[in-house]
Amino acid sequence: MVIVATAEWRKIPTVLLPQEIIDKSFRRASKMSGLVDDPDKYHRVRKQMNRMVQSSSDTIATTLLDWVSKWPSLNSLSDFDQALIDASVGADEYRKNLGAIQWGAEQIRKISGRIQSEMLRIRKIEEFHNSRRSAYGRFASVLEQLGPELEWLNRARDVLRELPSIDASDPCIVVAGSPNVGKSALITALSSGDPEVAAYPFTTKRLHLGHFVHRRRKYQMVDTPGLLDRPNDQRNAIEMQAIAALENVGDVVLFLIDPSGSGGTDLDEQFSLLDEVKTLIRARKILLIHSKSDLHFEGSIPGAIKVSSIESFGLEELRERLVHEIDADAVGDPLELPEGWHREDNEIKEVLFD
Ligand SMILES: Nc1nc2c(ncn2[C@@H]2O[C@H](COP(=O)(O)OP(=O)(O)O)[C@@H](O)[C@H]2O)c(=O)[nH]1
Ligand SMILES: [Mg+2]
Repeated sequence: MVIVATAEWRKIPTVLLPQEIIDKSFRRASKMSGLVDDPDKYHRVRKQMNRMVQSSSDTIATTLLDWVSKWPSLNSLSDFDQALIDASVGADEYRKNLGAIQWGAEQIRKISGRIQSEMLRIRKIEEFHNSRRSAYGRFASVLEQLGPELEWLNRARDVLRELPSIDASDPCIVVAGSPNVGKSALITALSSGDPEVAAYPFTTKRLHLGHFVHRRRKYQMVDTPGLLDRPNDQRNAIEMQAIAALENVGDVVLFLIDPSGSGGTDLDEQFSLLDEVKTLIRARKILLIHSKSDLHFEGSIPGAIKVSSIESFGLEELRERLVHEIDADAVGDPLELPEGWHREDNEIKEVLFD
């Protein structure tokens, strides 16, 4: 069983580029060789050269492997994270490039081992120097070969850092509805603190990610621009995958209807989107929200909860309803904490995987 701290993997550091790794490892190796002391010149040079090869290969291989280990293996992630990674950088590329770095570390170790055993048979001082030089040349060439992979991973890291981070161990509320019906405003109004602004790979629109805490339990809320806000006919495979993943990670869907007309989508169109979302997110309860209820509207939307984010109307009732719906859902959940146990709001959640 592997334990992954889900929140942590987004903090992957930048990797050094080939030349930087080379410089760092050779610098350290020279220092190490300076520590060697032997009155006999032959033995001193032998030990120094050996130390340089050993130390530089260790530094390179450790740097590469430490870094690889900071990237999560894709199947340890939630469906939602996997879908985001696949859509933004490509899951195959992700595996392939990390695999290449790992391969590079193994090559460095092999070369080092081979050269060190060659050194055992060397009898002339000059040959120790040559042998060390040839090791350095080969290390550098392996690292240079990894240049494109290292650059790819650095670029991928920048993309992944921007992705929304939903913790699969906490409840999540998915907020859907046509553009401009007030989804982001509602998330902001319900959130304790400012919501995070993140990016979906499928759209240039920014999404909001907020949460509120009730009885020490964190309820996450996520926006769906570009996903659950427009007719189905234009969706591609990756967006469908993302919607499936959203369904997976969400406990409840809030579907906002803005009958005031201020959002620019007429009511019929909003209801036909609702029908579509119902077929896309079959397995989840959908709560209907009448948004912007401070604005004038003749009539009422049957079954909808009236809210106004601007006038803070109906927000408490909505929060209570959400907690109730999600708790009702969680009855018999084996992951539920026992009575009297508490989760800290900000602790790093750990998720167990096979
Ligand atoms: N009067 C009123 N305007 C709102 C309310 N909620 C949002 N708006 C406005 O509606 C517009 C679209 O809101 P936004 O949250 O960005 O919609 P989204 O596209 O669904 O995320 C913005 O100009 C908001 O200020 C509300 O409760 N009342
Ligand atoms: Mg929005």
